[in-house]
Amino acid sequence: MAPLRFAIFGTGFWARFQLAAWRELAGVECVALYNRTRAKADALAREFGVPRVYDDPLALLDQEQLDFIDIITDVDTHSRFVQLAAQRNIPVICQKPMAATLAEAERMVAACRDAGVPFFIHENWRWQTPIRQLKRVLDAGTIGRPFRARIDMISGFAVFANQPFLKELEQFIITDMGSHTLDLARMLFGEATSLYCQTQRIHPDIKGEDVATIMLKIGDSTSVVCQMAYAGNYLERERFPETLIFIEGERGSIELAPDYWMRVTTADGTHAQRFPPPRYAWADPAYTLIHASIVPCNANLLGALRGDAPAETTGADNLKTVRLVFGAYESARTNQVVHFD
Ligand code: 89Y
Repeated sequence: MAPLRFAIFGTGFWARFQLAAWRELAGVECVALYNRTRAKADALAREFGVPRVYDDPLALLDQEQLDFIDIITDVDTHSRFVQLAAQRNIPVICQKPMAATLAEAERMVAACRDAGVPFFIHENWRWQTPIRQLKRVLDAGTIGRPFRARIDMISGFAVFANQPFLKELEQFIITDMGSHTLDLARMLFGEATSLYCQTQRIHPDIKGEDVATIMLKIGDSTSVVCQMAYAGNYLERERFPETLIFIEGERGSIELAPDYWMRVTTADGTHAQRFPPPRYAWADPAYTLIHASIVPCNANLLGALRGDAPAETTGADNLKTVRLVFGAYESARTNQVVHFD
């Protein structure tokens, strides 16, 4: 089968890892890069042997024969590029967070649906090695019905050094990290019926919130608390980018503990096993866990692009995560519980 030909839009910090992760998979070929600042795209193209570079997205779309586009630009441009893909009938993958507002995300999903264009979100957190193992145990029913969980991403890692734009976001940690933790909550436990959220800003030199506490009610009776912070360097153990999870079920508990340990406790005792991610030479050691998760995330999306199996993170599915993200901001602003249909 001929490889699927794709273009990457946006060649900032994240793109080189996404491109390297695509190269781990057979049957796919990056044929062009677009970036507003051409020199950055030129450098990445040279490093990875990508044949063509553009600083005009329309010129790229006019000249390239593409099977899909992978958008890795800042969130402000996601909508424009997804709409362009829909108009040109090109399947499209867009980096999380999908959009800067809920209305914009709804329009993106509608445009692709109306045009019959496959639309996926690159949401990689759920593909992290220890998290997939935790899901496996949860789904096997070992701990019975889960009734409460904690999903924590609390870190003093210098996220602003590699991604300075995060400092400028009026809505920071819930869009950046809540997109991931709320997606995990949905993947593990199902859809939320309500949420309540409080936020804080601890860094004096950033625009948005760097602390968020979100309590979700899932279905009728499962409580899930997502705690997030990039508030400073005050932790005894820095575990970026590990998500620490604790789930209580009617017959046991599962803990995702530091250093990739999973502990499953039932009446029979505790079973502990370590699930580190695979190590890729191209991954930044500070981001090993996330960078490794890009490979299975891309593989899942590629399977859908080829028509082999449905993708987990379609635009329509991710819209439910986006609703939680902006529901959390509304709850924090009004200090009220937000209900979902
Ligand atoms: O942008 C974020 C992401 O998606 O993963 C970690 C990160 O780089 C900083 O929070």
